[in-house]
Amino acid sequence: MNPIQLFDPASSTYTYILFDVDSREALLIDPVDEQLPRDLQVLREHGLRLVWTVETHAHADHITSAGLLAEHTGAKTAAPAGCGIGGASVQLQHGDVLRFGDQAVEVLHTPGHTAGSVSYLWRMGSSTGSAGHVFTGDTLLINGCGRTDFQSGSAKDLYHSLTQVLFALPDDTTVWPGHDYQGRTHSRIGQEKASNARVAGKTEAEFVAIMDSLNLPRPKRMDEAVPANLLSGLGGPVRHDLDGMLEAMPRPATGYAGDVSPQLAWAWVQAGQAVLVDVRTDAEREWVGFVPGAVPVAWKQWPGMALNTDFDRAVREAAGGGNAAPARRLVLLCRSGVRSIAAARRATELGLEAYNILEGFEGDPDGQAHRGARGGWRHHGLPWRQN
Ligand SMILES: N[C@@H](CCC(=O)N[C@@H](CS)C(=O)NCC(=O)O)C(=O)O
Ligand SMILES: [Fe+2]
Repeated sequence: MNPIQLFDPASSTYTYILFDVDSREALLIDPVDEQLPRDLQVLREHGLRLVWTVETHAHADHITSAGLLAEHTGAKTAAPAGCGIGGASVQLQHGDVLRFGDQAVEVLHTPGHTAGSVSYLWRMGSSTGSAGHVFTGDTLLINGCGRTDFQSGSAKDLYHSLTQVLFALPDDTTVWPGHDYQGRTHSRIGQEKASNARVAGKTEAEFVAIMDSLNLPRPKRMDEAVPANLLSGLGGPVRHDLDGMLEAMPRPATGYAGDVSPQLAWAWVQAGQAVLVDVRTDAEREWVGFVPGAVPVAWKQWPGMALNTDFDRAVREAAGGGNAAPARRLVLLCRSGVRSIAAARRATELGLEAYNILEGFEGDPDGQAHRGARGGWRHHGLPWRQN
């Protein structure tokens, strides 16, 4: 039985959902704040009841959604005792076992990337013919390993964790890393033991020399991420606390149904609960990118301009309805999150249930539209294509 593997493109982080087929109880490893609506959706789609949300370490590159996920699902939070994550309700020690349904996951203390880092071992029964799965966080990455230059990292400790703890597992144990920056998904213990570029065939001194000479740039979000993660993502910088809530539910607005995060809009569209209407012009879409399945209805109405009956007709058609069928809810997307407000107001005047998607396709949270900005549909890793 494989875990469900989910990816956050902004931080290249893998989140895993492990579940027990019969009881539908689940355990989730390393949730990412921006992906809370996605994770809730996946749990719903699979009919799972989350009983644990756990961390492999206090992350430096993204903020966890563990606190919010626990609030939404009733799951318990657990974190490695050596990580200082005081917000977690259970502090894990080496050898502790977490249970969900008939399944069990064992905690392996694997320090080095951070002093408290752990890996989680999900053993399979011998009858399954699988040696099991190990979730290595940033201790062991595919053909690499976590850096050791901050957060009480230690190359010596990491060498020991890799060679004595993880490489002691059966060769056919599947390795599920905390990140991959090149699109690889999983590996095997035997493969990493034989060919991992940083550690295979290296002495401790050679490994330490490699780690000391990496000279990696600091993670961009480190200063906000670490303090927030020590509180399970709750009570960190206010913006993130609010964002987490905003992402999972609509925010009331004047003149239309509400503002929604790009993630929530996409979750609704996928669940068939809303139609996505793209109000950018054809030229803009061709220039910056299309959203698959979106209905194009350009908003070309500005103050002083005569009412645009094309928009009215097209948006009514997108919502459908009539002949006793109710019109469908609309989520409106533009480039930076400004025009979609005007369009949502007009759709509301037409009697439709219309929401504005915050930050647009490429706007940033401060409302500035420029290519490559943080924020927007693309930044959150939602689907789009160039043409
Ligand atoms: N560029 C990324 C940081 C990447 C990074 O430093 N990742 C850490 C894991 S939190 C690592 O150990 N990387 C190992 C490596 O790149 O070899 C960011 O700004 O967030
Ligand atoms: Fe990390």
